[in-house]
Amino acid sequence: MPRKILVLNGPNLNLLGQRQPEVYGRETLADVDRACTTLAAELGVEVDFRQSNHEGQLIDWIHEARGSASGIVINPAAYTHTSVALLDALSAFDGPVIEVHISNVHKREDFRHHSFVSLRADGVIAGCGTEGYLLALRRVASLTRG
Ligand code: DHK
Repeated sequence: MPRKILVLNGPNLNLLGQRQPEVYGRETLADVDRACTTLAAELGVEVDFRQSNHEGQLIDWIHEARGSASGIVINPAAYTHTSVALLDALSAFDGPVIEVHISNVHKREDFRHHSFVSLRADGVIAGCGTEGYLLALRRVASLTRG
């Protein structure tokens, strides 16, 4: 069975392609899901791609990933900057975690410069657009290669 990588997306990313395209681009989340699924086939892994606007839902999915996923790619969106709960949930997960931001958060407002999730993440990709998801997927796949 191919190893499973959970790709999690936080609040407002369901509007990707429509909201602030000058910041986040014109691709939709469905486009990103398709690109991840195509790359996953090449890498011999399975991708489980999800989005929620609710912190508790994201936390429940991270808990479920314990024992069912080999690694996590996460764009926590605004929860990056606010959520100790998401940090704690990720800290209870044993596999590699790569944090992704579509925009370069360091070029933006000061409040986006701090990430709670980075205290747990094994790697962080920011400012590479939606291609960041593919870079993150490659990294998790290589870290989990047996
Ligand atoms: C997405 C968001 O929704 C913001 O709240 C983050 C992140 C940045 C991104 O670049 O993907 O600050």
